[in-house]
Amino acid sequence: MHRLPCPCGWLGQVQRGRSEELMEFTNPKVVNWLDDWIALMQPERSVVLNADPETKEMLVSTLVELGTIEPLNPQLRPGSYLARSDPRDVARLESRTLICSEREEDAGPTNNWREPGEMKEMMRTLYAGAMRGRTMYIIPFSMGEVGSPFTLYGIEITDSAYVALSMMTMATVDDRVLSAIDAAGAFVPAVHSVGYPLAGRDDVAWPCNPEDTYIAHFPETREIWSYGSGYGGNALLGKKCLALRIASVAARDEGWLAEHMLILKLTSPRDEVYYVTGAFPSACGKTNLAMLVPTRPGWRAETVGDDIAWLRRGEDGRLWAINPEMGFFGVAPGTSVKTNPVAMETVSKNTIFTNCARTADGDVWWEGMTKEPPEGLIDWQGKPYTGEGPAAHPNARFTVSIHEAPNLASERDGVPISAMLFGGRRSSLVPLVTEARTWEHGVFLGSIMASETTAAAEGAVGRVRRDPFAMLPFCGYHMGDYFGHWLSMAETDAQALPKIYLVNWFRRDADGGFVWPGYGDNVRVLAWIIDRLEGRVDGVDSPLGTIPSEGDLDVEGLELGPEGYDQLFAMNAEELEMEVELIREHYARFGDHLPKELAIQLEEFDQAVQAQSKG
Ligand code: OXD
Ligand code: MN
Repeated sequence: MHRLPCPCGWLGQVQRGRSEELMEFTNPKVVNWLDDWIALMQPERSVVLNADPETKEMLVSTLVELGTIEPLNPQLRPGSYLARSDPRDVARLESRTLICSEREEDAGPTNNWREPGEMKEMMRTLYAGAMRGRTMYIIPFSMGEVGSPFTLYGIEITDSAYVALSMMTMATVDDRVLSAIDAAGAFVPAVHSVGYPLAGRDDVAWPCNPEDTYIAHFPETREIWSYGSGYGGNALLGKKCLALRIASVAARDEGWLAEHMLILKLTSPRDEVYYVTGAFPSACGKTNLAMLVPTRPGWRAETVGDDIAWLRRGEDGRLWAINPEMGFFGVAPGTSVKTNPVAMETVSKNTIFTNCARTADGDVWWEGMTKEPPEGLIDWQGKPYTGEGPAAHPNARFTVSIHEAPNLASERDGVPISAMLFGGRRSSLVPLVTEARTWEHGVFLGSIMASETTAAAEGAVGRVRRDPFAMLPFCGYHMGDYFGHWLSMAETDAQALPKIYLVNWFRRDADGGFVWPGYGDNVRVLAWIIDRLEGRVDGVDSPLGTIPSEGDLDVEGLELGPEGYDQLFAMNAEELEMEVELIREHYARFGDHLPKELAIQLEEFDQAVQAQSKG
């Protein structure tokens, strides 16, 4: 039997009330793994987290004492806190994210690669003594419902109480998870340290180590090693690291899909229920679409998930999806009662805000919440706001349980998907909506997705980058092989698969304004999609797929003007020709890993563009 080093002080209280048998891991695989890391990182103490309210309380009081989080006004935002990160640690670090597959070729051209042995050796030197003077939090977690065949289990070890608290919101952490892991010894080992040992120095509110930050994934052994950052996807290892990068590898090996997708339940005025997924790059309105409030009468929308979907073929041949997460880690700026009232209600209590501004009366504020900033703001760096630059960081976030969402769908264990949306932020060219002609054509549309960059990752904002399936930063293996894996889903019973749609809410007019109102009005596009699924309307062929016939898209009450349809659907011949060349360049990166079906799709697209130019 394994006993963790004797917990002392408040840690004793954390463990109070837990049954003796669940307090300890007994599985030698788990025990040996923990022993090795404790020996290497030398924490002062270790504690296994569970779902007891006391555990949460103790994490909160530790963080308040350290100054990492501060309570918000309980009258205005009950049970909520504001965290301010180190200004050098504010987003996912794609340049420091590595896929350490045994062969470089398997990581592909879109990932950073390091030889796994070398990477581990280098990171071991960083991890040596990294937790000196600190507590190691041991977090047994599951992504997916305990006991479901969909589920993947993990154990994250971290020296950040902020990460531990956030993981308790974002994943399932409880004694059932611990028992399941201990019984089978099957878990994804996920190691995290902020890289700020306390040997001979005091702690700081947001410890981190930006010079030595690495987020490494070992696909063959399905391990995650993260060091130096305490922010979001760099540190909450169940999310991007496990549920996307490692899960995408598992999905390839086992014939399913792990995707960067929201899941929406939609009920039509005829009371028909549809489940739709949507893949959009970071900060392109995924959470808004997941929390859609339909503007058209009779429609209802409920949220199943806002960021990640795992999809498997069911016995009926259809693709069934789950949301493996238990929380939302959403981008705050831009969220308002107008753009996303459901999110605003969701974060009205029991929420941790990070890098938002603080109001004089102890609430939070961010750009877009109201037109004008309130008087007396304290900015995301803790300084009085002078009106220069943003008061909240553009990648400021809220972390909140999905159970706080007023429109949460009750389905947790798999929903059958009728349609998949692929989207991005494009000022021109890509129409409001097009339907893929076939699954293969849909895979083509997913593979050429592109978007203007946002603040969710480091780097310049507003550049167009190809982001196939919105998985560019999240695919754990060669992107060309990933396209092949998508194609292989249609090897049997292609008819039962969902229909695929490319959407773009972001087209701009000559004055730079958005043509489409977006948000709740996106239900109009979903209504057309459902009419297509039910065979109620025909469409018009275009080089990028089938678009609505003028008159089939419900635009009643919108101020679109006589050119509205063209502004939403017209494809400029020159831009199309340029796009063909850009896709050729994009595809060239994948070399002989590019499936031949996609090369054929590109030729067909080229021919359609030529035909349109001539016509
Ligand atoms: C996210 C992201 O945090 O995609 O969800 O960056
Ligand atoms: Mn995301």
